[in-house]
Amino acid sequence: MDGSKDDQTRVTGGSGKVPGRRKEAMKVIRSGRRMWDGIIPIIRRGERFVVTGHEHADGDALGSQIALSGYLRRLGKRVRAVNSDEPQPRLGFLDPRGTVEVYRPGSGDGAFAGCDAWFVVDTCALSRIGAIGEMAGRIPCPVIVIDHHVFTPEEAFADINIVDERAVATAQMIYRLGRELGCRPDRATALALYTGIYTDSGGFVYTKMNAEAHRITADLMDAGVVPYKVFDRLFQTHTAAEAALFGQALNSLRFSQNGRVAWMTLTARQYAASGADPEGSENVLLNYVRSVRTVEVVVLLRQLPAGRVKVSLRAKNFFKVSPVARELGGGGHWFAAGALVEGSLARVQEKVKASIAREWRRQCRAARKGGGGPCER
Ligand SMILES: [Mn+2]
Repeated sequence: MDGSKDDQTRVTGGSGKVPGRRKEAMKVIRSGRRMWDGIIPIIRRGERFVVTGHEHADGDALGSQIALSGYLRRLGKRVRAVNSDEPQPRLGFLDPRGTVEVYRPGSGDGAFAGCDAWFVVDTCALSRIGAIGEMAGRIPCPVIVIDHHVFTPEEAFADINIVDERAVATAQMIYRLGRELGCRPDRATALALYTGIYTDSGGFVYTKMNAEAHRITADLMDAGVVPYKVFDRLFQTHTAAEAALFGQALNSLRFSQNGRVAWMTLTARQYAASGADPEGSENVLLNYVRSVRTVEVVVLLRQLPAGRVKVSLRAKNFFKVSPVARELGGGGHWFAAGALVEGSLARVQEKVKASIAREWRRQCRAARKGGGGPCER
């Protein structure tokens, strides 16, 4: 990706979504060697920074947040890492000293007092960062997003959006930024970056995995990362109750479209009874069912207590699920996306079914021009 010729700086209309925020042009900087040029002077000049990851931070959001904070501290900056919610316990090993703070709504400027820039990592969408998003309309300093998700201008809120949709993880981008800043990752930073790349690439195998990410991984191992230990911390952690929950989810498994779409549902009661960690257990289920040979798309519908349903979507390598997630009010990557939808399990399932059917027809029409793929099966 280095040295690619497609550096582009696109300036769209300013964000209209943040009351009180000045509506100058919003910058969107795409992948390329010069992509950091705009923010390095802000980092060099500034003294105080806030770094935030998206709500329910996953390995990449938390890893990127901790790594960027680590690089900035090494440059002598004062950094506050603040999220809208507590990190998941299973990712606690990334932050053994508990440096990530939880934002308290209405608590005044707090961590933002005198800050020179606010970095938001692993999402470009205001709706994904939770309560801390209210600060976007209050602080005078620039908001800088670093993200690898499909960029959605209508949800963007930052002054500068650095976006590389081909990066397998935001952590891959943070590593590049660190290199541009002349920093070698220390062991803690390396662990955070490795965890981001490892989790977002599904263990180095998803479609967006790339050679640069492997080269970075090798460097992170030189910096002290021991892969089997990370694997143990992340994935060899399930409880017997979670294993029982997997059984219930697999019991609900149904197929549609000649086995190409797989469906699982879990009720709020089943989840509560299992004490499962939603993030970790959902991935296990989605990945397992996606491994079924005929399956192109997996949908997991998990009922939440407040009359809402969490819709998680995974695809293999043909059908893009992010348009479905967007239609449902969510977002994500081409092959991994999700949304929170109001309604009963049955009602939401109908909605998702209709949306997938529409998208399937639309994407197959486009694919047929290029030769078919799973559309023809
Ligand atoms: Mn990510």
